[in-house]
Order: sequence, then structure tokens, then C-alpha cells
Amino acid sequence: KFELLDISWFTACMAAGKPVESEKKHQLIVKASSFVAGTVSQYACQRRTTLNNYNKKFTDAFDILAENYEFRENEVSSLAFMRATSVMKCLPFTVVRMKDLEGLPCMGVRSNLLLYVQEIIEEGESSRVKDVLTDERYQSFKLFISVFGVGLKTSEKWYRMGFRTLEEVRADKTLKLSRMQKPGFLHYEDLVSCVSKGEADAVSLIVNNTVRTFLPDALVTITGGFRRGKKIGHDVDFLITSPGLQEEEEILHKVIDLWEKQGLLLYYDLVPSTFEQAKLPSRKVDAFDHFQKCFLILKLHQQRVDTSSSSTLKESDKAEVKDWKAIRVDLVVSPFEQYAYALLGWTGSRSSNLNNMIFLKAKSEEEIFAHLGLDYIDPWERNA
Ligand code: DCT
Ligand code: MG
Repeated sequence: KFELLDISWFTACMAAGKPVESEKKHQLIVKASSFVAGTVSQYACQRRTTLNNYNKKFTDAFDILAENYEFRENEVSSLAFMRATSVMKCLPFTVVRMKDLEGLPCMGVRSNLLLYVQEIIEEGESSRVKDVLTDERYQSFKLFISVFGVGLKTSEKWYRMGFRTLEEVRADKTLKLSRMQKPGFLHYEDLVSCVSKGEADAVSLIVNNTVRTFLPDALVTITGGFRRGKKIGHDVDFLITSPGLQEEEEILHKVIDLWEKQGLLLYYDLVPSTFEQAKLPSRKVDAFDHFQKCFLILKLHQQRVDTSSSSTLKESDKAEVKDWKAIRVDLVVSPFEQYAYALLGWTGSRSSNLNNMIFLKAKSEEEIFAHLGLDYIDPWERNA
């Protein structure tokens, strides 16, 4: 109780801009952090995680270690580091001493995780992370998976074949690239450069206009990272539904056909719904992944921003200037009754997501949390 009083007094002082004596302030910060640590849920879906990360130094290191374990197929360790990252991202303070971690979930007493934290606190960086960053296998895998359509299996294969750069992969004409990997290489530069909020808005306009041509009362919502307040993303995710949605399968076909005719389609993969009516009424379906969806690469024409430089170009060069960017877009269609579930699932983040959902009637995300007896967490607090 004392602690709670102290902390609220301290917070009030801070809010009012009142000076707090430095020794007192230090003590209170220690108390505040241990108080906060004790309240952190072990469930990511119940932690309020904004994009304001006070522990980037630690989480960046953990992300690299987690990824390295993933590349080496050590899923247990990879998951442990991903969980630790997720927990540290929700802390409203920077960890400066080991004591700050006391009472936090997922900070693995058994594992070597705490040693890394200690080293980062003391040295400012982790020697293990530095080693990983210069590791040949890590570097090659990191590079290979940055190509759209390339996962761990292909990376492993290319690595074993002795490839270390994308140029080497490109140069080998005996390699058979998949239907995804071909556009992956063709539009590599565009796809690795992140999608900005401005570009996402431009895509949003196109998606909205096209979908409404066929479904005037459609609800088109941007989901994924952009709905959580991110300013950049690797793609733009959309959820489409409509109260009168009858022929659910139709809408994506129509949209794709039109974009194809307009020359906007660089790649698409239509995945039918895997929601089996036979499973009703238990309705226990594997998370959110059963809706009909389409993964695509869209040609986004851009307004030329810098007109002064383009006007100095010779006429012959002007034709060379590429005035579009390839953008990864995901479209998901859900039945109207399941819109709230689809929205929750496709907003993410992956770590924040609830698993093994049973579909009860819910009109909104708030209702889903309430059904589950959980506190409601806003989209911008789901960046676990
Ligand atoms: N999702 C999920 N499980 C999957 C696929 C997707 O939970 N197998 C959810 C989580 C986020 C959302 O769908 C969109 O996926 P991404 O675009 O991969 O994630 P993001 O958070 O939007 O990240 P980015 O900003 O990089 O696009
Ligand atoms: Mg996304």
C-alpha cells in the first residue's frame, strides 16, 4: 500500500512538473519498476504494449538471438528469446539494473537470458550478438529470407549449395525458382524497402475503390501493423466484409480480374477459405487463419515527388524513370458475423494474438475480450 501511495504521489509530481528530490526520485523509480514488474501478465494478449519501446537495446539483441536460433532450428530457445523481447517491450521504463527484472514473466531463470541482460547493462552490448551478426550462416539466411517466397527450407538448401549472396543465386541458371520467388527477385529492391504510411494510404484508396465497385456496402479496414499505429510495414493488410456478403468467394476474383486488366497485378495467390462447415457447431478453428485471402504484389504508381530534378532529365532518359513501386498487399475476406474475430486476428501482432479461439457471437473486438473474461486492449497497445 505504501508503495502504491508513493508511486501515485511521484506520478502526480511528474505530471504537474514539480521537482522531486533526486535521491527520493531514485528510490521511487526503483519501487515503481518493481511494482510494475509484478503486474506484468504472462499472457501477451493481456499486456499493453505500445510502439514506445524503452528497452530497444535489449529487445534488438534478443530479436537477433531468437532469429539465429530459428535459423538453426532450435525452436525452444528461439521462442524463449521472442517471449523475453515481448515482455521487455511492454515495460514503461528502461531496465538499468538486474533487480528491475524481478517478478517479470518469461525472463527465464534457467536460461542464459539473464546473462545477456547483465552484459548489455554492464558493457552496453552483447558479445554473443556481435558474433551472431558476423556469422556466415546468419548473414546468408538473413539475406535469403529477405526475398519474397524464400523461407528457412530454401535458405538451408541454398546455403548448403554454397551460395552466400543473392547475386550468386541469381547467376545460377539451373536453379528452379518458385512462382513466388520469381517476382521476389524481380521486385527485390521495392519489396525490401518498407511500405510507408503514405504508400499504405494510397493502396487503401485503390483497394476501397475497387472493392466498392463490386460491393457498394463493403467494409474495408486496414489491419496489421498500420492499424496498430506503425508508420512503416513490410506489407499492407486489409480485411473486407459486407452485411450482404453472399457469394463470399466472388469478391476477390472480381477485384483481381480488374487489377489484372488495369495492369496493376505483379503477383497473386488466392487461398480459398478453409473454414469447414462440417466442424459446426463446435466451431473450434485454428486461430484466424481460415478466412479466404489473397497475397499479392501490387504496382503502385507514384506521383513524382521531385519535379525539379526530373525536368532536367533529357527526353530519352525520362522514359527510364520508374514511376511505380511494387507493394505487398494481403486481402482477407470474412463473413460479416465473424468480422470482429477476423479484425482481432489480422490486427496482430503475432505475439499479441489469442490462440484457439471458439467463435461466439461477437460484434466487436471489445465483446470478444469480454467473452473471454479479459481486459480490453486497444489496437495500438497490441504491439507485443
Ligand atoms: N497473422 C497471424 N498469424 C499468421 C499470419 C498473420 O497472427 N500466420 C496476423 C498477425 C498480424 C497480421 O496477421 C498481419 O501480418 P503481418 O503483415 O505479417 O504482420 P504486421 O504486424 O502487419 O507486420 P508488418 O508491419 O511487417 O507488415
Ligand atoms: Mg502487415
